[in-house]
Amino acid sequence: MSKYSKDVIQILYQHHLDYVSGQYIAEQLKISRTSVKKIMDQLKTEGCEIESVNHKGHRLINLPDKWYSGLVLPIIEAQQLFDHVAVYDSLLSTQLEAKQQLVGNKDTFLILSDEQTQGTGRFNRPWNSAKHKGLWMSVVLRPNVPFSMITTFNLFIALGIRDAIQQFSNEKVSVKWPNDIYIKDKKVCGFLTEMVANSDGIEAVICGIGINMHHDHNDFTGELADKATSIGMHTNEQLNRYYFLQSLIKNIEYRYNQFINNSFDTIRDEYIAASNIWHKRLRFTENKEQFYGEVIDIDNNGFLLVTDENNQTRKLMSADIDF
Ligand code: BT5
Repeated sequence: MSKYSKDVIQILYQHHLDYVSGQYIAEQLKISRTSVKKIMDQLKTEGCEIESVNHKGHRLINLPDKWYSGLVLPIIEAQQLFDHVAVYDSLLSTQLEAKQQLVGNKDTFLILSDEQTQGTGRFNRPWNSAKHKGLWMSVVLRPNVPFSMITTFNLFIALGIRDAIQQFSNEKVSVKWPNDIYIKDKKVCGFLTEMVANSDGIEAVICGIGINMHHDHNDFTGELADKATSIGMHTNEQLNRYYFLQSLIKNIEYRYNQFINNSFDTIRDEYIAASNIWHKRLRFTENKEQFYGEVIDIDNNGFLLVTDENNQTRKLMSADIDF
């Protein structure tokens, strides 16, 4: 990608409903019109749908369904959350890569990959991360907050992810405590938060997020056939991952700032309203122990309060919940 592709795509992206003349782009970037034309041709061969009309200029119709760092950067730079972003065609796991890249620096950053060959969930469970089908990413943040606050991080971020998916879904999107997002009764997203801490406090929070976007029914086989869904299966719009990423990062940034400045109490009602675990008999698995019960509350540390079948109240920090 040429040195100026990132700037050209940024200009087109900002005016994406209007034509932008080659002359204007050339003046903005202090390059020749011939160079603008060359960059336009290159972007087109890379999958950007750009309409070029004589005497009118260029108009961005659609972005390719592939991560290009030059196209991700303008989206990310519009937000304040990250110092940098790294984009890959394929990785074992964005979470693994993030953990390697956070050592020896204080940067905040985003890792994105078109595919993960060893994506993992909690307890090393496999996470299906097929190429071009979803958003597989890890976010590294450096919150300067007391250790005790970190239990609520997941709850704030859950609302950010939920809100972003809801913008594109024509069905209700809900949060399944502690780290799943559902569309109707199927899982569309799983996320997990890990932490690096030392005696001075939190060094980094690494949040891995997997969101199914372009899968259809046939893409989910085996145990996922009845369990998983994608945003694409619940939208009327043409789903583009750049527009989705933009919304997701905006929503995560909003919730992250809320997390830094507020206690869970301030979003507790909203979280409860967004959750799909109320007024149901549920099966809980905690540290290999299984029991049935009903959720009665979430406390200010984000712990789930459950009444089990012996009428005992249990406080859960994390668990698997089956409907
Ligand atoms: C999670 O774990 O739900 C957290 C998943 C986090 C994945 C992201 S992707 C980017 C980053 N890099 C990584 O390597 N990981 C993170 P858990 O609650 O343990 O759920 C795992 C279970 O979800 C599996 O055992 C399957 O039953 C199911 N599952 C696997 N792939 C799925 C998918 N694509 N969609 C829906 N469900 C899936």
